[in-house]
Parts: sequence; structure tokens; C-alpha cells
Amino acid sequence: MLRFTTAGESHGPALVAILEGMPAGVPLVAAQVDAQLQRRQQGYGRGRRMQIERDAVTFTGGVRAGETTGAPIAMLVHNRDWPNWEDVMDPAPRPEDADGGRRRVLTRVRPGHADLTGLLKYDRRDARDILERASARETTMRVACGAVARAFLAEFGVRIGSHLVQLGGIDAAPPAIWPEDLAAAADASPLRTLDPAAEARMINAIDAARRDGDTLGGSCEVVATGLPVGLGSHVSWDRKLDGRIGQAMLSIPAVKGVEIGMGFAAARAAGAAVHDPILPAPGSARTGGVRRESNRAGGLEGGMTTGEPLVVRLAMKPIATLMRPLATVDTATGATASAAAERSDVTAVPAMGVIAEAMLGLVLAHAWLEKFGGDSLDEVRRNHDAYLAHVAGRVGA
Ligand code: EPS
Repeated sequence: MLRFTTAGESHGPALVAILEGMPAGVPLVAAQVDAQLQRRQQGYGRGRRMQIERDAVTFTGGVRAGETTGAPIAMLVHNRDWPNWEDVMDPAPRPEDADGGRRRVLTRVRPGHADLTGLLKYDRRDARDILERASARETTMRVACGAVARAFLAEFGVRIGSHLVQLGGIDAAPPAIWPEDLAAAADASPLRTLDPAAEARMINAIDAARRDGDTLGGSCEVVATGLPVGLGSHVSWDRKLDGRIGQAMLSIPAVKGVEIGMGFAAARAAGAAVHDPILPAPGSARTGGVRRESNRAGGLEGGMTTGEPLVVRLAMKPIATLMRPLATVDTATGATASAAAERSDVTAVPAMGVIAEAMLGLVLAHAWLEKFGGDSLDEVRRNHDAYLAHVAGRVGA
């Protein structure tokens, strides 16, 4: 079982995570995590906050001499913005303050944000108690945990990348030649897109939205390669890998839709134009000695991996903090008001792709350990290699 939890507020002292269930013996150094954290911080359209932060991890458990030990992996990332917020986010009461120690109280709740629903549910007077945790800053620790999952999966040749395919209604054309290293190719673009012409139009759209005090959403595609046939299961709803991927993706802030493979387009086409013909491919161990003529299924059939590339697309709504705010109700007075305009980003779709890579890595590492489970990397490898050797010769035997 692989599980993780995160804690920390956007403007608190630090963010923390515990990842439990990683086998011992996975090579791991902080630089591998930091490289992923850095990727998440990039992207044209982000606000000033990303110039303040230089996310870097400290391991405080579970890693020794450049290897995992099998113990829970504890990680910490300091918020460099903390000194500017110490008086607002102090965990201790501040009796010297007239307002009982609450500064920058937010009651002009933002439509589309967790502010209002969280305030009502948790019985808070200050929506800051909600928004500080609802902030996408939390995804820093998901990316940190995902970096560990990726280090584990990389031992077996699994690669995960993503690229931005649409922003603010502008589509990116797929590249003529698919890059060998998708993550690196996308990272070379300020929007993490592989279509330079669309990128220029998207940048103009972001600049226009910024001038208008508005925000933009978009879509990313995430691809994992090197997977074996048979991760996940058809037997029960909660073991189906597509369902687990869907949950992980929809848990990313502002993500409103997920597609696998052909996705929603499959609902409009006839079966012959949707399903992927199966061909013999002796020697293709990972895919069970067969291959698919196409990959419209996006690498999943019956809730299990086929061994073809796993392809997931995510749709992100525009960020809810608008500098030209929408109408709301001030929860302190009940009167009509303009929503609060906190410092924020115009768009964070490029970062969303990196976060989705991390979440996919965590789901896949979990499924991997269910199938090939072991307490050390070598034990997992033995189980994996024996399965592949068997499955390679299964068809036609
Ligand atoms: C966010 C608002 C902005 C973003 C933040 C998410 O932060 P601030 O309020 O400090 O300007 O930059 O994202 C991050 C800090 C991050 O690391 O991704 C929000 O309200 O959700």
C-alpha cells in the first residue's frame, strides 16, 4: 500500500508530506524532488508569488545515504513568503491585537473558490481559515511525493510527461514528431506546449486577460510509457485503474474534467472507430506478446493497463480569484459586495500538467506495488521480472 498525506497553509511557515509504503533501496536524493518542484513553479501567467518561492525539499525521515529505507518518507518545504505573513498566520493567539489576532480577514468570499462553502461548513468567520488550505500551494507536496513515485517507477523504465493542449480556447496542434522525452520537450516552452504558433497566441490571450483583471483555464495531456499489461483490475469498482486515475486527477484544484484516450469523442463515434484492433507481436513482453493497431483506449481496457502508452487529459477551469471581481455577499454583513481580489495567477494550466504527472505517478506506483509488492526494490523487481517472463509467452502457448 502506498499512501500519502500533506499539510500546511499557503502562507504558513512550511508545507509537509508523509509518503508511506515505498520499498527500501530506491535511489533518491533531494535534487530529484527539487527538479520536479522547480518544474511546477514555471509557466507564463503566474503571479508574483512564484518569484518569491524557490521550493526545495528537506527529507526528515525515510531516506538515508541516497536510498529509501522502507520507512515513511517525511518531507518539508519552507514557504519563503512566511516572514511577510507571520502576523496573519501565527498559530498562537495575539491578544495584543484588537481583532483577537486575526489580520487580513476575508469575508467578501470569491465565487468559484472554497471560501464560502468552507466557511459555512467549518463554521468560520474568516474565510482565510479555508482559503489558506484550499490554495493550490498544497500541490507542492503532491509533486514532492510524486517525485519519489517517479524515482521508483523510473527503475523499471516508466516515464511520465505532459504537455498543454489548449489554453483559453486556443488549441495546440500535436507535433509532427512525438518527442522522446515529453516532459523535457514541454518544459522548453513557457506554457509547456509543443505548438510554438499556438503558444504565441496563448501568451497574447494571457496578457489580455491580465489587463482585463480576468483569468484563463485550459487542458493538458499526460502520458505514461513503459507500463506492463495488467496494472489495476476489472473485478471491483475501486480497483479499476481508470476510476482511480479519475479521482486523483479531479482532486487537483480547479480540474473539472478528465478524459482517458479518445475520451468524450468516443461517445460520438461507432464502435469500429473506437476500439483498437489487436495484432500479434511476439517478443513484446510488456504488452503480453500482442500490440494494439491504435491506442484510442489510451492504454486502459477493463480498468487495467494494456501496456500501450497511458494517455489522460485534464480540463482546468479559470482561477477563481479575479482582479476585476464578480458580485458576492459579504459574510460579515450579509450585504452585496465585490469579491476579494487577493494576489493570484492569471493562469496555472502549465503547472497543472506537472501536478497531474505527479498524481499519475502516485496512482501508478500504488498499482505497481499491489501487483508486484515487496519490501525492497529488488524484491519488487523479482516479482515484476517473473510476471513479464510469464506474460510474454502466454498468448499462443
Ligand atoms: C493561490 C494564489 C497565489 C498562487 C498560489 C495559489 O499565491 P499568493 O496568494 O501567495 O499570491 O501563487 O500558488 C502557489 C503559491 C503555488 O505554490 O502554486 C491560490 O489562492 O490558490
